[in-house]
This record gives sequence, C-alpha cells and structure tokens, in this order.
Amino acid sequence: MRLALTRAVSPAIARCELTHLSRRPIDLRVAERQHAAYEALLEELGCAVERLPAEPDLPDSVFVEDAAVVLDELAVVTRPGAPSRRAETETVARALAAHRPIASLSAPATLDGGDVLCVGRRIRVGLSGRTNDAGVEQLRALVEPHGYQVTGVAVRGCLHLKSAVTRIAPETLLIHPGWVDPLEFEGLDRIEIDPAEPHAANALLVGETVIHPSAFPRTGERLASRGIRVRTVDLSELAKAEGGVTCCSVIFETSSSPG
Ligand code: CIR
Repeated sequence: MRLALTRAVSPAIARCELTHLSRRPIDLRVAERQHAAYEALLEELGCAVERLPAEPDLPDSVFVEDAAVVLDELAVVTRPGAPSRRAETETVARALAAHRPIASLSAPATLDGGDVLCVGRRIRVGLSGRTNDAGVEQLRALVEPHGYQVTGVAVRGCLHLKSAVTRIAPETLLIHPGWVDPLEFEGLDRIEIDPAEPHAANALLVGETVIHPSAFPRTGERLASRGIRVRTVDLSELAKAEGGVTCCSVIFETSSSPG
C-alpha cells in the first residue's frame, strides 16, 4: 500500500515563514479547499491518505515534507532549520512510528525534508538556508549503513533543493538550472523548466504520474511533450506561503494500514 501522510492547513498559516516572497493575505478557506483537492488527487492516484489534524499554533505545519525523510528501512525525523517549525516533528514522528523504525537528527544539525532528493540509493541534500553541514553528516551516518550515498549540494536563490529540482520519472529530473548546478546530476535525464516559470521545478511523482501546479502551464506542456503523464493542481494559496506540491505530503510504501 502507498501511504501519503498529510496535515490539515493550520488556521495560523498567515504567520508562516517567508524567505523569498513578500507577505500576502492567504485565504484559509481557499487554501483548505485546494489542499483537499490535492489530497483527493493523491487518493485517485492510489495513495491512502493519512491526514494529521491541524496544528493551530504551528503556521507551516501543513508542509509535512520538511519534518521527515522516509526510506524503505527507516524514517529520519528532521530538525527543521526554522526554529518556529521544530515542534512540527513530534506528531509526524508519532504517525511514522507505525510504519518505520524512527531515527532523529539533533542539534547542531538542521535539515528540512524539502532539501532531500532521493534517486535510488543516491541522496542529494541541499545546503540551503535551512539545512547545514551537520544535518547532512547526521543523515549520512544514519543511512549509509543501509547502502545509501549522501552528497551535499549547493543551492542558490530558492528555499530548498526541491524548489530547484525534483524527480519526475525513475531516472529523470525537472530542474531549474539557475538554482542548482545540473552537473550535480550527471547520468540522469534532465528536463529544464520554462524560464518564464522559475518556481515550476517542484513536481511530485506518484507512481507514473507527475502532480504539477496549474500555475506553470508552459513547463507542464514541456513535460507532456516528453511523454510524462501530468495532473495539475491549483495550490495558489499555499504558494503564497512558499509551499509547493512536494511539501504537502510524505509518501511511502507500507504494509500496515494508517492509524
Ligand atoms: C517555510 O518557509 O518553511 C514554509 N513557509 C514553506 C515550506 C515549504 N516546504 C517545502 O518546500 N518543502
């Protein structure tokens, strides 16, 4: 069974962290409706959705991706780079404990799941404003014994590594070459975003389908013209909080049912 862990939008989302965008009003009702449509699409694509309850005091908690890195062998609970987000991990860890052995990062490490890109046994970790060298080292120490190779990758101009590059097929990436060096991904096929859509590299691969924001039709057409099956979602309200399609779920295979 493929499980997607999500969390309801916090009523405090207006107080979210912002790094690159200026604050704009977020319509909570619209954000909730868009988030529900995203979850419905995950279900349509075969995921069992386990939705955690909203956290009224954790503005960014809908972005569950940042709280954990789930591999087949274990789940690594992160220590998010933004102090306001550290308390998000407790409930995510509790939910994941039903499905994986849990390991946790500790100070001085900081690491956001949005910085972690896994392709097979290669894990690239963005050295962003949120993830530091100690975060990369602690992750490496936890996962190397399971056969993973962990490499730190410089990112510039964006929040996370997965703002700049995501996996859209087993060996194919969607990439913004201005935010991360494509040479870091030699040996993998790469499709570049349309230059008019700098935020379009964040795509979510579910099975053989790519979930992509409807805000970036030019890049969506590029993907479709390369034979990629694309389904679009409108996450415009969460985009005002610098969230994208990968951030709103943690997806993994499991044999146990949710709850
Ligand atoms: C933050 O700055 O932490 C949130 N406002 C947005 C986090 C988005 N997460 C992600 O891209 N993985």
